[in-house]
Amino acid sequence: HHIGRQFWEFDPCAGTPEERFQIDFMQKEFFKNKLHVKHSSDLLMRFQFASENKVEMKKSQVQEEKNDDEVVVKASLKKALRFYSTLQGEDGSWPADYGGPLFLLPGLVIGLHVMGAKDAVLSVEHQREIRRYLYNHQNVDGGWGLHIEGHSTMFCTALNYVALRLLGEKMDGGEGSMTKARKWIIDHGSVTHIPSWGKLWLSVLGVYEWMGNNPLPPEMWLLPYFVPLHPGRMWCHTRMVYLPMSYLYGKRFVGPMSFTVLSLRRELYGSTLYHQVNWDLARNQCAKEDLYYPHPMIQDIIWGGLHKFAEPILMRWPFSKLRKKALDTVMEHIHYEDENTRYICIGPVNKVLNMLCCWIEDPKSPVNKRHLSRIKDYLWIAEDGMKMQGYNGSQLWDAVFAAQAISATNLVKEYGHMLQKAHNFIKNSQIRENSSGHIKFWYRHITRGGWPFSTPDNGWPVSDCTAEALKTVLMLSQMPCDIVGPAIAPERLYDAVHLLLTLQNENGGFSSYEPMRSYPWLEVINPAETFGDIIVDYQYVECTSAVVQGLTSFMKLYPSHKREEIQACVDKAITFIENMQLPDGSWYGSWAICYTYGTWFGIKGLVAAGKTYETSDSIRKACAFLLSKQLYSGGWGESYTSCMEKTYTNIARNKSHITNTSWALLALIEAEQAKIDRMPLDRAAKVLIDHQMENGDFPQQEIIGVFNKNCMISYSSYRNIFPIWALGEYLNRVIRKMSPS
Ligand code: LAN
Repeated sequence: HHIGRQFWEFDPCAGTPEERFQIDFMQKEFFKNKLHVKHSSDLLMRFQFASENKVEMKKSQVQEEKNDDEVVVKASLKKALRFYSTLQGEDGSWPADYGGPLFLLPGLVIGLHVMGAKDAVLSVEHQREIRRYLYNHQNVDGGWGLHIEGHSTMFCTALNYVALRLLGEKMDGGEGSMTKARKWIIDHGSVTHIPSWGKLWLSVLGVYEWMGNNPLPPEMWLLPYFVPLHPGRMWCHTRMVYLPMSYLYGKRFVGPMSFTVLSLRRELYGSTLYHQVNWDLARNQCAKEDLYYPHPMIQDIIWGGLHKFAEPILMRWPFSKLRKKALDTVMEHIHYEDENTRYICIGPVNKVLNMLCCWIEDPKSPVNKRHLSRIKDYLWIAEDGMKMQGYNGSQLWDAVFAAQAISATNLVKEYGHMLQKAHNFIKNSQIRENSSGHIKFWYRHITRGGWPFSTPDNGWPVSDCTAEALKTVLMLSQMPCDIVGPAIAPERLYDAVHLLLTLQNENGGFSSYEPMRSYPWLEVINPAETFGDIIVDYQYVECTSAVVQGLTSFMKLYPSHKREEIQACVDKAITFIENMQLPDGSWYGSWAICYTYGTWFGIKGLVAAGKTYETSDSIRKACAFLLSKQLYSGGWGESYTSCMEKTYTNIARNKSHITNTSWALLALIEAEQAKIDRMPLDRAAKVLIDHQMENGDFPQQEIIGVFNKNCMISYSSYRNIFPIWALGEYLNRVIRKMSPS
């Protein structure tokens, strides 16, 4: 049984005619508004779940008996919890849309096309929904952004155009959309200007020459580990993506020729003929729209040298023997990753690449079936169509935040069943064993005791997921067992604590999955023009703060277990957090937008370690920062451009975003800002309540997650979790505590 697994299958008879009509209507509405509404709000799933669970808001719950703060907030919370409970799945997780990036579907479509498995894996309905999604997210200028809210890029325009063609769209299909897309590509320098990841996919398909790629020699994997650029020392995501990429490159693999492929060779290069393209020049070309991290000169020199001198030698006897050995090694690592993630893989990019490599190695292998069967874990349908998600979901992460949010309302008695289910899910999601074999050989850190971001099948523990889960199960262990279910066994907590302690870096900070294994200066060899900070696993305020919170909660309940070690770890981590604070009092957030998110974590970490508004200059400065960004309307609304440009920017002059507003409110409550001045908190809470919808849900606003500085990603449950959490704390820590009773 696959805990937390979420996938879609088409059932033509599902629902009543009225419900089908309703869904049709939502889809049409989305299409009509597509130029204005860039985000999908997951209405489809929400509608289906809510109607299956038959929520009927009782009149009395909505009625405001007295116009008194406490009553208003309580009524809003009850409605919010009631609605959110209808979205909870059987296993205790809350299935949700984790889409946003627009470079993922094309990889899948190209991979399946090459393998000849497209129609076997994607039903007619899947393919129709994918096309609908792609058209829905095409920008007015004909191109596609790196993510649903982004400006058009060559990377996503060319790849999505190709994907649509492979899905059967004609050159002039989509009522002119395809022609417009092609025009965008040609006007911006043609696909010779696609970033390196795009070049790789196009080469695999056979519409771009391998000669026009910079080298990705698989021999890198044969280097001794002490070499700083050994792939085993890189950030696990980068390592896992470049692993299969180096296999495809090392083999110069090209898929079968077909009429569409030959036609694409003509469509993608404007007036230049395919055999006339200057491939050597193309190696380093990149459209300015895509260029977030331009190659430093040293990179061009390295790639140039490898391309001109090393590659021709490595491809020829006797060095071809070395290449073969390198390819075999790479393949072993691919199989290891597949087996240890039940063929889900660490992310959407290496999932498809690994699948393709396995098929190339042996098209008859039983492994192929296992891979194909786990594609659907990545696909999600919403009113904007079917998308490929950035992970196989955000199940564990959402569940631990949701549990903390729900219990913060202190309405646990009423909503205990939700907590009990979530508790079960969290307990069932812990990774119980290390991955197989001699883990060092496979460059894996220990996993036992950790929690993943999504599901235990994925099996890669993350520092902050482990810490937040630890904190949550500790919290639940203090609640009555008949309400939230039995507490987790202490041995399992010890495992989690042990894992966390092994994850700390020299200078106190925590990275995402593994301690940093190499040096930040290696970023100069980051070849992915569209992503920043990918080479090593940097240290993050979010991860560090979460670990501090997890460990300090643990220490309170288990004061004698590894006390000194934990205390030393926390002290070092706090120093790191203080050092990371920026002069204006904020912290840069790397995994959601942006300074509001980072500052929430900064404050939470410091407070968990015992600092207060009175004793900590850091906390006072952080509060002042947040207050300085409060909008006239009372909320906060940070734009995704903050992440890319590294300066705080608002979405619009006075537009609140409920998730940003919730983080700021939570941070200020945590810092006990209310003791100084309650007014900003009251105004923020009012913004949240005013945004709530009739049925208790909150509106989906601008995209709120991010990775690698430049790509945004949706967290569709945040709009429920964080307003609930913030209003819950506001109710119990501001209104009830501060009002004269
Ligand atoms: C995620 C999702 C979760 C996220 C948090 C747990 C929120 C964070 O605190 C630590 C980092 C982590 C685990 C994270 C890292 C980068 C991921 C895996 C993603 C944003 C989801 C998708 C992204 C992945 C790298 C996408 C594939 C693209 C590449 C550039 C390889």
